[in-house]
Amino acid sequence: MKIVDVEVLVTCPGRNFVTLKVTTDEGITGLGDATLNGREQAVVAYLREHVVPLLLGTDPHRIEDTWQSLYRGAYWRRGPVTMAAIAAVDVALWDVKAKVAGLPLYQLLGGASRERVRTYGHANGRDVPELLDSVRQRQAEGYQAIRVQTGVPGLEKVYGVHTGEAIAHNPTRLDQRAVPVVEDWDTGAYLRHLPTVLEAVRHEFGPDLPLLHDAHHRLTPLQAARLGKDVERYDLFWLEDCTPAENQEVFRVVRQHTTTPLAVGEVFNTVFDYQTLITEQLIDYARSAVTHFGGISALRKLFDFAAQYQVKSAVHGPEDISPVGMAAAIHLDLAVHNFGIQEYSGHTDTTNEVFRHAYTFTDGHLHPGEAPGIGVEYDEELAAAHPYDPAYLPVNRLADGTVHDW
Ligand code: CS2
Ligand code: MG
Repeated sequence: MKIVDVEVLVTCPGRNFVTLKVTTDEGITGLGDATLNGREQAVVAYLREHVVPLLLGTDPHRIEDTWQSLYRGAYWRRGPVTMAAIAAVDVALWDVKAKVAGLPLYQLLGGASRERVRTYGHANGRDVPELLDSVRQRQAEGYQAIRVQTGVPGLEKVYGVHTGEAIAHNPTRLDQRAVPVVEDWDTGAYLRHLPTVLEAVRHEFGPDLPLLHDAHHRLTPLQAARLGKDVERYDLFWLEDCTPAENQEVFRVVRQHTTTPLAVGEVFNTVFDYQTLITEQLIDYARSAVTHFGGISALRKLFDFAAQYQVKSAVHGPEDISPVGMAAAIHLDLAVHNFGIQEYSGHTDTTNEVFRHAYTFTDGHLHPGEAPGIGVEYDEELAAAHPYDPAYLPVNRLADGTVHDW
């Protein structure tokens, strides 16, 4: 079997998605997600200019060899753009291989280790009453674990708090150029406010509902240690991205002070980003997505490594992971033993029309379905009706104007 065509498809059914489509000489196609939110065109160019020419004529069954060739052959290794491009190729080749076998992908990954995949959803509110209503909405939708994000008194625009607009990070326009929204931040106000919010949520919903919170890289290690300790009485399922983790050793400070479980890794793209965090058991959940981490082949290796240190999977699954990336994740979630939980924000109806998928969401759990491959079909005609719309992730600034982690 040979690859005879490779297309890089961009669509924006409410937010931008980049999809790789591989076609073989036997007419079998495979899809991969190459979406890097806010930097989509960088991956499009990497794929079109430096990957597609290398794939034509190769055997799609040689997934590991293709992965290693794209990783080692580039000479310049790692990084979000490179690993998103490799991820898209990897998933597309697994899609082809599973279709040829006539099996859903999870069957090629060792088969099911569970009946279905537990998820968590996002609840948010500008204030506590709005947040409590949002938690109720997620519960009504079936979620049995819920991430809670809240406004902070005195701050106008805060991460994770939507005021009802589309779930995509909508672009703002400055003389026809898309520019990032500027959000504002005050760590002290946040540290004082969050425990009161969790107190209210626990008071309303009781001690058993698994609650998660994303600090989104904004704290120093000591501030993260303090927050972890302050919220121990609320028994979080996890505190996510409590401090930037480029310097992995800083998590030793956090770990020394708190037993609040820690999750990190959605911005990581290779196992080396985790090495100290996992071998020293400084974290409890590894958050990378198939799309950002070099695909199924690389992520399953990460989770096998993590399993030796009792670290569980918790694949990143916001709306900017396309249904292709989500489908691939759910197949892996079903198969790995050290599964923790899957983030699932869902997508707009239009997105689900462009990406018709076999996976289902019921009672807060996902299942990949039994369709051969990853179980996603891409409607190219409908996709073309939603052209790329430049959009950036927000930028975060402190009161004095200093740029802060978003
Ligand atoms: C967040 C993401 O879901 C999460 O845990 O950190 O929504 C993140 O902000 C986006 O994926 C950025 O594109
Ligand atoms: Mg996050």
